[in-house]
Amino acid sequence: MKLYFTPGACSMAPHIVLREAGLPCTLQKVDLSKHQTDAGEDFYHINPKGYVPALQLDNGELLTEVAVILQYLADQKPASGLSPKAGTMDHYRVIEWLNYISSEVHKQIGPMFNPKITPEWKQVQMDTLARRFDYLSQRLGGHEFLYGDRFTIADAYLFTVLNWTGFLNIDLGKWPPLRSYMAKIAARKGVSEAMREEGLVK
Ligand SMILES: N[C@@H](CCC(=O)N[C@@H](CS)C(=O)NCC(=O)O)C(=O)O
Repeated sequence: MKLYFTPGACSMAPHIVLREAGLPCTLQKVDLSKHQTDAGEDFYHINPKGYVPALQLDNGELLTEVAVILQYLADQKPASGLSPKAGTMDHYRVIEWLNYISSEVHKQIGPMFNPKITPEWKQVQMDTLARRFDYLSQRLGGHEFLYGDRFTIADAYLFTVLNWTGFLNIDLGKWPPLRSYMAKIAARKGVSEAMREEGLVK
């Protein structure tokens, strides 16, 4: 497998899961400002959607969309427990979280990186995000993980998008459960290895 990624972007979620599951995979860096890979390829030729993550499977197929790639990777190593067994209510709950993180957090924070965002629109986005962070804080409470008593693919995704608050100077101190959640997840071996490999930490 080959994962097309950009340091710190949402592609870090599958990168974390690869590490947590111990799955072999090569990494190919993509410069999103030029839509070009480190190897000099036009990224649109690889993924016509133009965005990361994209996972090239060993049979040559390309899989896209964070939530789907995460499920696929977890299914390659069911014993890792990164996703509950298909068909169980626990599985639907984790998918419910993936969908929430994708549409209600990832796609709400993303526009904050747009240099053309106006101060008014930024505030609108921030107000929405604050409501999402309130809900997440309430659900996390003092729990270590988003769902159940073990790390799942939903944690890999939530950690990745909440990590963007650091780049955007959004103070998570207003949401103590989120801050302690981030600190605990960051300390995991698979997470810190992925972050180090992406050049985010030393
Ligand atoms: N719907 C996609 C969105 C992926 C996405 O937003 N990727 C961003 C980085 S976090 C990106 O590559 N943006 C560059 C672009 O769209 O050209 C998914 O869930 O995987």
